Amino acid sequence: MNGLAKKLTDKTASVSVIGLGYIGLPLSISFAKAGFNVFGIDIDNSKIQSLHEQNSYISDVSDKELKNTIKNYKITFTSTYSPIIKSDVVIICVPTPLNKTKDPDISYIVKVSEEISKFDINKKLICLESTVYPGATEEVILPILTNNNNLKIGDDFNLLFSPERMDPGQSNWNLSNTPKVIGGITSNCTELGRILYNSVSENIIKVSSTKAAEMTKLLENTFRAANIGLINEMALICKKLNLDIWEIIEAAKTKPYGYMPFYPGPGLGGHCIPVDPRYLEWKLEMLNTESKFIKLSEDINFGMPDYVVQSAEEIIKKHNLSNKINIIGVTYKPNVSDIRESPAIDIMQILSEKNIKFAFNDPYINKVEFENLTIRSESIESFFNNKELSIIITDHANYDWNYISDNLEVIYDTRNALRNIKNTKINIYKL
Ligand code: SAJ
Repeated sequence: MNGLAKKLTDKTASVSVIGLGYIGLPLSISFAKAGFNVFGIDIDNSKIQSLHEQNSYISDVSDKELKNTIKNYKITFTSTYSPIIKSDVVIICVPTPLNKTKDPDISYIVKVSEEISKFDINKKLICLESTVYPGATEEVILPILTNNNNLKIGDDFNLLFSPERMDPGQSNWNLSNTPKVIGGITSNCTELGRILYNSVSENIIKVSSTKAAEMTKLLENTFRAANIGLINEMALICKKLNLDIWEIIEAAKTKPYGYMPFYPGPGLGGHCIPVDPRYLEWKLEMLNTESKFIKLSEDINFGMPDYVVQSAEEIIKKHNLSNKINIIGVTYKPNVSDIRESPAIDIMQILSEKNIKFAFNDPYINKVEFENLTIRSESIESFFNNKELSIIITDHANYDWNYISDNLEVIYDTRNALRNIKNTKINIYKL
């Protein structure tokens, strides 16, 4: 067994994790708990300061777990890249967002790769977890790493892609029990990756290349975006047929095979589902081809905020309500404190363009920076003004829907949050 394989097997290897967000911080803690000597690296000094004060800024990592890991395991946090010099493994978990023109922004992984290439990467295993388009690891990262040396990939150093599969805000599935897909530039890279990840994940799925591993992640999330697009279109169709889409879904999901429930909503939020298919679509554009499903689901999903505002205007007119809308829940999905790509922000944008006033309440969000304004979360009681329409955009579990519906006369429920409400006085409009 080669030297690195042995250090990975007996956990004497040192592991640097670059990017301490909702992927990198839990990952660094998992590798520390597995026995490795871990260096958590992030250029955001406020994150590093928070970690030094043993305060977690990631909801899936409690302060207690952070304190316990720092106390009982080998983990240090820094804003410099210097630990790379003494690391056997370097794992990259930095953002891969879209830029203003909705094209992939891989500048973060390029920058980090350039920083890594400043060190002697001989005998190291480098792994990318950030979601990228098919081919990016081999076409972009590998040339940067071999730029100023004559190291041979698979012999001298190793490069791997392993898609992150963390699901923020829910605890059933975690790094340990979620199968971990890995694909190396060479089979030796893949095998070293298997040994490494086997220390933190029960089930390792080896694929034939980094490109296959990159595409696996994109298939998973394009599948999700396309099916959300389908169910959103079905919601619009049911509205035209004067049918309740939520009743139809409940009936369809009784089919024990061949069906998987998705639910309509006010749009597509988060930093995965609206973003990942666009990475695949961009690669296809570079190849002068396209995915009809991605384009169609984007048209439908990104059109939902407009549809919601249009429906709200009809309700306001019908009930002769005032020109103000109260938004209940603004995060991109329930029970998380993340508003990235949230449909609520799109809806605020549309309301602002239509000169319709708005306010919001969200137990997870104190304020939203919007058009150089700071809009603060207001009490739900401030919405109990029955000349204004309230819209449920995010159905957090900690909302008391009985209390809310007892104090409103008209509500537009885009999440079927009021499905169990018995109050017959309130006018509930559904998606
Ligand atoms: N959404 C719908 N209808 C649905 C499901 C989701 O409108 O039936 C909306 C949500 O409201 C949200 C957006 O889609 O605005 C994304 O929601 P999500 O449930 O997909 O949550 P994410 O963005 O946190 O996606 C993550 C992904 N995990 C990774 O990429 C590693 C995704 O692959 C998971 O399937 C998803 O969590 C999950 O299952 O919750």
